[in-house]
Amino acid sequence: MELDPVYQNVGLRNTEDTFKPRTLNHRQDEGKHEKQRGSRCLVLMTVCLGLICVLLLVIIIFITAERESLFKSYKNTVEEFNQTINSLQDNYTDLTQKKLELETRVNNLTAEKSQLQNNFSSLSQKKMELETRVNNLTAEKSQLQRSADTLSQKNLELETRVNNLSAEKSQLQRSFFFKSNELKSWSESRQYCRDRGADLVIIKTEEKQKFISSIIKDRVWIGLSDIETEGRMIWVDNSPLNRGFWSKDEPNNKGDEDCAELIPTHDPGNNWNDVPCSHRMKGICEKN
Ligand code: GN1
Ligand code: CA
Repeated sequence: MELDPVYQNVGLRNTEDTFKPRTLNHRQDEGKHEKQRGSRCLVLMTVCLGLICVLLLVIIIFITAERESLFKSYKNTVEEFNQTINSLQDNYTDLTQKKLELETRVNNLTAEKSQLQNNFSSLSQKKMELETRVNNLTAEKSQLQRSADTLSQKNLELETRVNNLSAEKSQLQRSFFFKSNELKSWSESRQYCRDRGADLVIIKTEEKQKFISSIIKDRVWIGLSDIETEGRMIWVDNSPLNRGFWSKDEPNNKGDEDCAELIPTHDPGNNWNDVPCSHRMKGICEKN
C-alpha cells in the first residue's frame, strides 16, 4: 500500500530525527505539512463538533418534544385526577349529606320506635286491665244471671203465691164463717153446720190457717178426721190431707183420737191436735 507523502515524510522524519541532521528546506516543508495537517485536523474537529452539535440539537429537540408530550400527558392526567378528585369530593359531600340525613332518620325512627314500644307497653297494660275487668264483669254477670234466675224463680213463686192468695182471698171473701153456739161432739158440731147450709171448715192453706186462728178464741172442731180409716185423715169433702198444721208430736191418737181440733192459744201455724171425737167443744162452720 502506498502511503500519503505527508505521512511518508513524517515517518521518515522520525527515523531521520533519530539518526540524521536536517536541512532548511526540508524544515520548511515539514512546517507546511504540519500546518496542512493542523488545518485538516481543525476541519475534522469542526465537522465533528458540528455533527455533535447537530446531534445534540436533535436530541434536545427530541427531548423537548418528548418532554412537552409528557407534560401534556401529565397535565391531562392531573386534570383528570383533579376532575376525579372533585367528583369524588362531590360524591363524598353527597354521601356525607345522605349519611347525616340517614342518621337523622335513624334517630327519628329510633325515637318513634321507642315511643311505639312505650305505647305498646301501655296498651298491653290496658289490655290486661281490660281483660281482668272483662273477666270480673263476666263473673259478675254470671253472678247477676244466677241472681236474676233466682229472683225469676222467686218471682214465679211469689206470683203463684199471690195468685193463690188472691184465689184464697176471693174464697175467704165469698165464704161465711160462724161457730156453733154450744159444746158438741165432732159429729154434732158438723151436723149443726150442715143444718145451716155449711160444713166444718176445711183448711188447706197457711193464709186460711192463720185467718181462722185469728178469729176464734176457744178450741174448735175443724172438718178433719180419720174416723173411717185410722191413720188416714180426710176432710169433710172427702179430700185427703196434704198439709197439716199440727202441734208438736200431734197427731198422736192418744187413747183413741180420730177428730181434729184447732187450739188458738198455740202457735197459729202449728195448733192442731187430734182428740176423741166424743169430746165436746164448739165447731167452726164455713159456708161458701
Ligand atoms: C191431751 O190430757 P192428756 O195430756 O192426756 C190431749 C191429747 C194430746 C195431749 C198432748 C182430750 O191429753 O189429745 O195429745 O194432751 N187430750 C185431750 O199432751 O185434750
Ligand atoms: Ca192428740
